[in-house]
Amino acid sequence: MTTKLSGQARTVALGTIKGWTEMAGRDAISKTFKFADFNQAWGFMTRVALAADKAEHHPEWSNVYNRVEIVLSTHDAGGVSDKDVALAKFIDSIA
Ligand code: H2B
Repeated sequence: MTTKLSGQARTVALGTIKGWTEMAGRDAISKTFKFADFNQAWGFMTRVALAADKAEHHPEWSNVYNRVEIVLSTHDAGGVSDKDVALAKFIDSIA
């Protein structure tokens, strides 16, 4: 069972990812990515989707043309966990 991050461990973990912001009103982190066009955005989403499914940890996201808005939270834990930080790092590495 994954537990959500809190306290010092949360501060340290969130300090290792850049550009992700804590959402107001729910325990989740978000980041918006912008690409040259829809083709680039969809290719990015495909790569994220395949990795997320392999890890059995999935993003909440939306896409409008070249923009992809991503929200990460661990539903089983009711908040942000190490799994979200790991997925955020992967996403940043391929964006
Ligand atoms: N994704 C996210 N973001 N949070 C979860 O708690 C979660 C998930 N749980 N993907 C996974 C699927 C779980 O339901 C399956 C059984 O692994």
